[in-house]
Amino acid sequence: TDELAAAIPYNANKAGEHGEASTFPEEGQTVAPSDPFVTGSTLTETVASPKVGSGEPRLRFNAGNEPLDRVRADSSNQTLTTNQGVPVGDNQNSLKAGYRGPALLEDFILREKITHFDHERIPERVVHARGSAAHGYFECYESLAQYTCASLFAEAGKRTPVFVRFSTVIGERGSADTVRDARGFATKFYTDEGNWDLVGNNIPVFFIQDAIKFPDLVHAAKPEPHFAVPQASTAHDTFWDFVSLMPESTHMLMWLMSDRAIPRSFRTMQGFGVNTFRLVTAAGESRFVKFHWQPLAGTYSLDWDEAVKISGADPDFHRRDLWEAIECGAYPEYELGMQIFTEEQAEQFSFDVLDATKIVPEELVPVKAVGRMILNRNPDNFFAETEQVAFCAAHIVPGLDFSNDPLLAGRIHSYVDTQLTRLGGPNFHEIPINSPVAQVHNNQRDGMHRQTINRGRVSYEPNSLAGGCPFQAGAAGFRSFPEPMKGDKVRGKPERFADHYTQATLFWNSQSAVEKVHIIRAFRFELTRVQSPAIRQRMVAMLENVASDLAESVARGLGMDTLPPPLPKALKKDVTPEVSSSPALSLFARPGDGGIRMRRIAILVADGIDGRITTLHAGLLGEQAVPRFVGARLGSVQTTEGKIQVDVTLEAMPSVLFDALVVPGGSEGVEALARLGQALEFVKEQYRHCKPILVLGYGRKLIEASGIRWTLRAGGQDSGLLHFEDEDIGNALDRFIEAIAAHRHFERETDPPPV
Ligand code: HDD
Repeated sequence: TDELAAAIPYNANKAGEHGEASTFPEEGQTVAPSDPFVTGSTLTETVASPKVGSGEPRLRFNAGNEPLDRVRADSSNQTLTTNQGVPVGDNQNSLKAGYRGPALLEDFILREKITHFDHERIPERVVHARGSAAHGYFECYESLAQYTCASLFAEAGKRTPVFVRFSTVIGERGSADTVRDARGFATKFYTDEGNWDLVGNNIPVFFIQDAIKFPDLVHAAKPEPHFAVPQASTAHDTFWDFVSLMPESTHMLMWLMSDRAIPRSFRTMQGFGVNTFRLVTAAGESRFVKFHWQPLAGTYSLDWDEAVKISGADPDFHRRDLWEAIECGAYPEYELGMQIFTEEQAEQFSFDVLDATKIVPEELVPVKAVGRMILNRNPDNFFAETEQVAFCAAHIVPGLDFSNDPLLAGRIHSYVDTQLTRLGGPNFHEIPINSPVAQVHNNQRDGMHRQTINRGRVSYEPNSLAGGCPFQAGAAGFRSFPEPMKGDKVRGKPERFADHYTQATLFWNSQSAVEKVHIIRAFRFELTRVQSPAIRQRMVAMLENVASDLAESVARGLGMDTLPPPLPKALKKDVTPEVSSSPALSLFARPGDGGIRMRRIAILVADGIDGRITTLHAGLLGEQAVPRFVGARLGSVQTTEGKIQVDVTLEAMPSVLFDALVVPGGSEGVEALARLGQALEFVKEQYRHCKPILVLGYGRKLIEASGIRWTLRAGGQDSGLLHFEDEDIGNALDRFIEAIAAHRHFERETDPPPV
């Protein structure tokens, strides 16, 4: 196993530092910091790309995030000091008048330490408080000069450093990762012409059309204010009360009730810019654009029951997964896509592209792949980087511009504004993680925590005393697209905004049968938690405008005998959509690359199992999966071939934390497992959550003891439940890899579940 791991750069032992890796470094030893100027700049490393090939990237001025290294600190082999750099002799005892006497006010060492500690916390983000982030780079596939003069899209192979923060929306900073919620997908591009923040979500539409409703939406979704319950969940009255009175949220609700809202990993979800933006060329021509992130690993989600259990077993499930993937060298990768279209095209659409509750179906405008993003470096310090990073929808660069989407307009204001409170003043752009790689020169001065030491007597423009510097960039600087304006000053919306259901129906029509069942289940769960029958009724009345089968199934699930009349529609005339179904909207449209990198695979072990299982373990490791020997207790088990070290226990890492299961052969070992309640539970849950299970030889007894059938209830074969004899392990591996790559085997799913 070790040889195999050494032969490939991928290192599964970094996934959680289990097993032998956990004994490094030895106790009392410090690991020397790597020299950032020699090896630290991971951005110079080369990852082969199918689109631009391999080889040294063209680095240009903006290739690294070395400016951050200036402030990285490592205390290895250093003396403890105060914040003033004074060496501290004793960090155990405060200064006292005699050993049993009172502590002295003059103890500046004690006071500095406690005072700093007292102020360690800053306000959490009002939304998206819970997040995890990583460094990486974006690499452009080809010049996009015909569409935009944005420098990051200037030429093939050009790399721009990025920092990406993924988040949940509603939960507080310490809430669980696997709750049902939209996920934030915010990317800061440190381009050579300033920072561009693409602050998106994993769902391409939003609840509301106008920013003026955002505080209402968030207040309704957050824990109810009188008793601060529930945490990180929309399954309560105030949320459903609000959205059932805001039919424009119907489309987003469909996405939110789908498995998109419980992703398997940040690595397996799409990202979207949501709002419509503009691309602007050097000649000043403009087109509209919608941004898409496509994960290379495919789009995979959790089962709801599984997600709930993971919240207890490992609330940091997504954070850990992202961290481990990067530590292992299995760098998460996403392709950036653009839907580019003209204003004239947009006018012909049956929907308004300024309405953030609408998508542009890919059948109308295909997604053009323009580059890829690799996340290859974990932050050194969660607070300094992940917590202090400030994304702002207002941060754009020459070559991009905003559309008149009224939701976007509010966002342009809100993000900068919120940082003033969260990060304590107007100089948050100087915090290392926020400061651009491009140089900053202007006459803005002072404010809390100013870092820059601006030289000279001139802080105004125009000036003659500083030779007019810094001077305007003129045509080379940011220019807003000179869009012609007309119309009265009004509070209101254009007519097409009033169509609240056509695209919700489109989404429903585009889902597979399995996805539809999951959506119905999610509505049933959430609305069952709603106490007020009137709100449940109103929601069902709203769903009748989406699809009658959906509304009927949800109503049945809620024990309603009769359907209420449909909610009156705001738009009286019918809308004829361009497409009635769009396959790209199904999660199954993006199955990934067939690989099983970073999939966690449990191999149950006990004294007396067939020792040939180690071959399978090595095979899975070779595929860059993360196989783990799971036993009742830590230590080793005696197999027919020799000893195996147990990596983790059934108790510490229950079934929901694994993507697949191997039940080994060996009668004595299997009988021992069958006597363990936790092992039986483990098998049952793997089965219930439709995960691939490989059973070897006598291991079939454990399956039978768990009450699992070999064939499907509906007849036919279960493609995810494989049985091979112990000696046939080579064939078993290939079939198992295929089954794992498929992720889930929903053909076995029933409602209620079979076990
Ligand atoms: Fe927002 C944070 C995404 C609408 C106001 N938003 C925030 C983050 C993401 C989004 C990913 C977390 C950034 C991070 O990791 O630090 N928000 C969206 C998307 C929206 C959206 C995709 C719809 C298109 N947001 C939206 C509106 C408003 C805000 C309409 C206000 C009018 N959002 C904020 C905020 C936050 C924020 C209050 C909280 C913390 C922060 O900004 O830095 O300003």
